[in-house]
Amino acid sequence: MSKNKKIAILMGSQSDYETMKSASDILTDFGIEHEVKILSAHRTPEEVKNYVESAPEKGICLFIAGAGMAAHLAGVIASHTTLPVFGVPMESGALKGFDALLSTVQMPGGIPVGTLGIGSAGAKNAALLAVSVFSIDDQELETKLKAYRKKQAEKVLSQNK
Ligand code: RP5
Repeated sequence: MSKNKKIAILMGSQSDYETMKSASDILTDFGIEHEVKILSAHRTPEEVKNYVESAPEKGICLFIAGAGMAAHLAGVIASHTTLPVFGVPMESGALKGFDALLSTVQMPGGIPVGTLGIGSAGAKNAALLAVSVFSIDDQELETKLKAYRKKQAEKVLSQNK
């Protein structure tokens, strides 16, 4: 079922790319089609709106947004769509992501953003959560996700040898 479903990964700046690549790598591993875009809530507000509004035509049905500092990208995306939005606070700026975490997580009631952890663990988990959502009606994907968890557990256990 997820075969026709796509995900959009957006980030506020080129400087977020290395971190957000973790999300893209996970989606690639699970065979989920996705687009990666650099667009900023503050520097390119019109383009964010246009991109989000036209995304469903391309089969996009979930957004992952990474931004640092004031980090309004995920919230702005959520204001233009009813599709699910996962926000990843970037570990950038003087406050190293604590600012972005608060900005991303503190949405006013009515416009939800599912907020993940700061930095690459958050980016990775945003993608894994998206895989989990898509696996609700995709057994093949669910099997892959279970295999991923099993491999992960085996890796931890092997460290005891
Ligand atoms: C945010 O400000 C971006 O998401 C980035 O994390 C941070 C710094 O951006 P640059 O000044 O590196 O472009 O908008």
